[in-house]
Amino acid sequence: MDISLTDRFREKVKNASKILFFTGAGISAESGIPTFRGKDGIWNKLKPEELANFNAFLKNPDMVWNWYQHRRSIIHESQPNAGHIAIREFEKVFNEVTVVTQNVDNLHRRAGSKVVYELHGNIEKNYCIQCKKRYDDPSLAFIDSVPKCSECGGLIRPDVVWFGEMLPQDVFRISENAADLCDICFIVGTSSVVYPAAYIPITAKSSGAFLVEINIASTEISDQVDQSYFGKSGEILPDLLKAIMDERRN
Ligand code: BV8
Ligand code: ZN
Repeated sequence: MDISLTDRFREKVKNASKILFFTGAGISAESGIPTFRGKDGIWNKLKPEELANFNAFLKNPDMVWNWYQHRRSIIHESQPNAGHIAIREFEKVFNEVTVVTQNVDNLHRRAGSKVVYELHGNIEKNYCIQCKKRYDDPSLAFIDSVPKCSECGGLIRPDVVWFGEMLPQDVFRISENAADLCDICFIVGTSSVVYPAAYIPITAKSSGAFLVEINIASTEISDQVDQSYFGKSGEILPDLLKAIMDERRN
């Protein structure tokens, strides 16, 4: 795919040192992990409020637990794709590359990215809703009905942020800080409708960063970005990396 850089983008690339990737479910689509709101989105059948929500879990713990088991089983079969790998390779071109992801699938870490902030948690981790004891043992992922805490008998839940729950404040703060300081903010595979995560690129823009969106369709943030690339992130990111490396070499 021939990727061209506008003069303004070329200028930014030449002088940039801090890069931020803000990613969503779309970057994992080519790894076989369904997105949330796309045409085959997992939330087409059941509403997010019915699943990614603490009351839904209390009302029907086995149903919610099984939904996460289903997603974990898909994730266990999946591999990081060329998009995740290209983002890791950007670390060889710029001094600072930060990944701020809404995804809970751990694929950026598995691709080898060094600095990854998970705003919505990690589906491979769990904890007791009563005593908060951690249950991060992967074998838990193969239990069909919601497990009970060995300490207090409480229900064990996935360590992800549900609707109506606060994001991990330390992770959100450090991500906001990275957005404040970055020279270029890539927005990859997200519909940018979930807050406060979707404030990250807005923070970057207000601090003067150049915004680049990579998506198969336009989104809520498309009218605020400086450069859009429409297509699959697994195809665009490797070619964009190459074009940027050539630019910085010249
Ligand atoms: C909170 C859980 C309050 C884990 C998720 C303003 C401020 C604060 C809150 C709100 C606000 N307005 C509304 C709210 C409430 C709510 C919210 O944002 N609702 C929205 C839907 C209207 N936010 C919350 O409830 C948050 N909590 O604010 O608490 C609070 C405050 C103080 C004290 C107490 C409480 C919590 C939000 C987190 C919810 N949890 N997930 C899980 O099960 O996964 S959200 C869920 O959506 C995922 O985390 C996902 O990452 C996230 C965003 O979705 P996307 O990643 O963008 O995925 P989507 O399918 O939408 O889009 C995919 C995109 O990829 C598309 O654009 C598609 O075109 C593109 N694509 C597809 N294929 C490709 C591709 N692009 C490139 N290449 C491809 N191949
Ligand atoms: Zn417990």
